[in-house]
Amino acid sequence: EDGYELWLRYERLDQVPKAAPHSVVAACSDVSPTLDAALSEISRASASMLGQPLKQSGKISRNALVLASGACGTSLPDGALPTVDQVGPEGYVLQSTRINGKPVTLIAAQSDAGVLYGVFDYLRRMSSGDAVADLDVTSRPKTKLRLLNHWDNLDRHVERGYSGQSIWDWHRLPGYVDPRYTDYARANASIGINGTSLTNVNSDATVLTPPYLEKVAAIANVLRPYGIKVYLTARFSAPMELGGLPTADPLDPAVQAWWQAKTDEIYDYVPDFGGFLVKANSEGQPGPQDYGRSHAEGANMLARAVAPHGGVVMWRAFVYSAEEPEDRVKQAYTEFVPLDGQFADNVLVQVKNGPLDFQPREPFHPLFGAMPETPLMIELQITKEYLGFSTHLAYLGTLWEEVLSADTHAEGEGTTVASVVDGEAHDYAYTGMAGVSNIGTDRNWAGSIFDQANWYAFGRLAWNPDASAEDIAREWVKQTFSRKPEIVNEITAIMMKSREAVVDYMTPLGLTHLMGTGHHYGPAPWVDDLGRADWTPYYYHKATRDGIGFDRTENGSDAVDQYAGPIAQEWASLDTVPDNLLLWFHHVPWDYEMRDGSTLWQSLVAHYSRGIATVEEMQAEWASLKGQIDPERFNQVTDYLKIQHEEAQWWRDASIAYWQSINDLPLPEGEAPPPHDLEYYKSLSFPNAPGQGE
Ligand code: BDP
Repeated sequence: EDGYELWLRYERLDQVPKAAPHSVVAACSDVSPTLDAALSEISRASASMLGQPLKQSGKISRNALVLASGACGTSLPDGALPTVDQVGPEGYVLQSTRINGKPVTLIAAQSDAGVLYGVFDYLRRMSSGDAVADLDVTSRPKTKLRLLNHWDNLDRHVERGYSGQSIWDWHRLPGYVDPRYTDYARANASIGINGTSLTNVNSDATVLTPPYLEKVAAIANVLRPYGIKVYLTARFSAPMELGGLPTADPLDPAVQAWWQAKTDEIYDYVPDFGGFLVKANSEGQPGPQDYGRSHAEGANMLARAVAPHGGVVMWRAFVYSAEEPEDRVKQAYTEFVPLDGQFADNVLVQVKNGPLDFQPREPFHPLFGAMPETPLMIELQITKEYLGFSTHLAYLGTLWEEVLSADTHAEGEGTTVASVVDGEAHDYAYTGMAGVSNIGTDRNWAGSIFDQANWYAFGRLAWNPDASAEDIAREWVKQTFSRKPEIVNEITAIMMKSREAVVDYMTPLGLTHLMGTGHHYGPAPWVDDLGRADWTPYYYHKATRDGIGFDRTENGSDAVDQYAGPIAQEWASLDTVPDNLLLWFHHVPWDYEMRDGSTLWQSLVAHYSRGIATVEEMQAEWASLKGQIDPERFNQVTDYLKIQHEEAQWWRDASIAYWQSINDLPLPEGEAPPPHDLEYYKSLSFPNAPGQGE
């Protein structure tokens, strides 16, 4: 049990469920590679759960599992298949029904990929110990593009990766195609992911050269049967670096011609290539602004090149300018809102969940709701760059649910971020969700068992942005650990409180970006002198003897004004701002009176201590499962929780030591003093921590 099987463990069922199928039939004249993948998954899963693989049969008999799609030349009578209106191009139905008078379970869709998704749903139910009799399920994804974004370099280093090297073994490709790619495809298809961008957003143009395109094609060939398209990051200066042109100006005809020819070439290698993901004019990356052109002009040039092939451009809104802004969190909104309506039809703007950078807690990004004419994708970070790397147990389902269910009020009350992302609010033609992958060469794929849950939750939320984080956690636990209700409850409870614990011990009450320089490992709130002010923790907390917090009201940067009226009002006022965003929007004195009557200082310290106490609870709850989880996974989680506990304590102690050096306040009663002085915490250095130099 090293975790390699992920949530596809298909543990043996205690008893054969009622209505379990006796055989499986693809009622099709053409069994495509996708249906073949579905059949082999059924065979693998049934062998494992029922003790023997389901018999594949050419004819429908009683209790058969019947697969059929509109695309497979089905032999089923008219009316047996769901219509496009019902399921769209990727949805499916699971039905306990009768065909030719025989009771069967039907998994049917418009496309073969829809059938594959239906098969994974069916197997998930069985694997979770749910009933598979009397099924009447219709499911269709609410977003069109459900992508992983790998931040993987061609030398296999993964930016912000905590689970080994890149799984893309560029050097051995295309000659050697690692069988692991098939398991990657299975896992992704099982949660509805239909695209993957293979390379880092800080991109290397080399991937666009023929030898690499051949490698890309080899990967695409493995992923295609699983309904997964391949995307690449496009380095904006590639026409200069690869094409020898003197400029990469998007309005230059020679540059446009270069991209058109390059794109056509990519499609020769990968006929169903999905398109480009672009980071431009951000953190030193080249982009259209280098030539005085806008993000829209840059995106549209690439969009024109992929349009004839049906491709898209995902243009990232994570930008910050060369000049230091007054308030970094305002920048994306300031740059992109004026461009609304100027992007080509096949461009999506990809927006991080919050306006800063994947912090343990941020308010939702003010762009959501503010660009009605431009499809906005949401970008979530599955890899835990700012939430304890792979050793801290932090289930991100709750973080993402908090953002997706937030009300932007853009089109009146109830315009949730989810309703913007799924296109409902503004009737977007394209919709999507991207997750920055946490996958690497570790046997367990994600660096820890619980980090697998974040990959899982991302896929499930991309399919349905309104899904419940708790339901997703339960579903994952049942497939990953155990179907026993006590165990499911215990592990789900650990997961559900885990992210708030991280917020408490790292960045409570709306504090943010206090992590160590470069690698982001551990606390460093004292750092105040990097190349740019907006890289330093000090910039974000602005703690002085008088108080702490970033004033983003009209007396300060007025970033709060980027939100729709009711939200701006709520957050701008000390009377109504929620405690958990207090210091994000306000600078308040240390003795500011909180709603519960404590002072800000007392509350801050209490949050740190509460974070540690929650980790202690998680440890005790996990320990109570000893003997009920296989030792290999049990022990790894136990060890990681111990690391998390030590690091939570470190976060508290270092933070308190620093705040006290500024405010000179005594510790609230009952709170233990940090065991070391501030100089000790400042002196710690981690030159080899993952992420150093990124
Ligand atoms: C930050 C990461 C950096 C990424 C950047 C991005 O620290 O490594 O390149 O985001 O999203 O979170 O482009």
